[in-house]
Amino acid sequence: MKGENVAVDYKKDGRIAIFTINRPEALNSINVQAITELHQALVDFRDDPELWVGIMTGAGEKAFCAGADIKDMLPFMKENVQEKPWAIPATHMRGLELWKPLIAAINGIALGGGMEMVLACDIRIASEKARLGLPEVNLGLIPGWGGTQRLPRMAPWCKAAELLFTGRPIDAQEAYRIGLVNAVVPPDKVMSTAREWADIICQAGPLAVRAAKEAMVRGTSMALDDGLRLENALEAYLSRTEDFAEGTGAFVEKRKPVYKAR
Ligand code: CO8
Repeated sequence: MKGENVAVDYKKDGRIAIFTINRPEALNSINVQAITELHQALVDFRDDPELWVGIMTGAGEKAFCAGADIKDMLPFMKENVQEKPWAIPATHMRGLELWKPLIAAINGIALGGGMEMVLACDIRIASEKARLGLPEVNLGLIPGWGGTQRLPRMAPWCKAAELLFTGRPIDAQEAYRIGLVNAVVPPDKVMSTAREWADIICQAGPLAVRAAKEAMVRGTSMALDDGLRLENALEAYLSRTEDFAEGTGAFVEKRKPVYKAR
């Protein structure tokens, strides 16, 4: 994760973790090394109490991520997907529970696994030049990192079907129009805008943010009654935290809260 030949460059800056897919020569496609390093970085992010928000982006100006590496990752997937699916390292896309928020800084094309990475992030800032798509059907495959499940839960049915069945990408404005990204900004503003969002989220109670994400993610696959019970259980947990006492105390005392994620 650190050093010269990293496929995923992982940096910490205060409360923010920055994951940069670092294979610009292959349009930041995800090979086995990259998915392994992404897994390791995400586990570190999950477990480091100093880190509150993550930003994912791609190296270079052209691509956020062009999906799974067709020459390296897809043969590995073929070898393992049936008998040893666990051999494919778990990430936020599948298999790794992560309640800290993730922001996608979509600096360029996001195709296949790259779009799935975006869909598994919570806040999404897109470059005007970004294009998003799920071209897997053109390879005789379907998305395997959550695309078939997350997209229809996030986009209108017909747009999800369009992306999944035709494999044709959409541009950033279209992604904004159908609610897949929060903002579209000039290329040189993608990272700074993502940082602004991260800084705003870091002002909020971190345990509350995580609980909100957990309620959102888990609740999406629950019946409403069960979701309301989950919400109540998370509210009960938060009501006993130091952060809740600090947040409400700071309001009454007319000062800024100092949260400790406790
Ligand atoms: N895999 C491997 N190499 C890639 C990939 C990729 N996905 N995308 C681009 N590259 C490489 C090219 O091979 C090329 O390398 P080289 O110079 O050595 O030939 C270099 O990046 C530059 O690419 P292009 O020359 O093709 O650049 P263009 O500007 O002409 O085209 C495109 C850009 C349109 C993005 C084109 O590169 C393309 O179509 N790429 C493939 C996109 C794709 O199909 N992605 C989906 C892959 S499958 C997937 O993501 C499944 C995810 C689920 C896996 C589940 C595992 C459990």
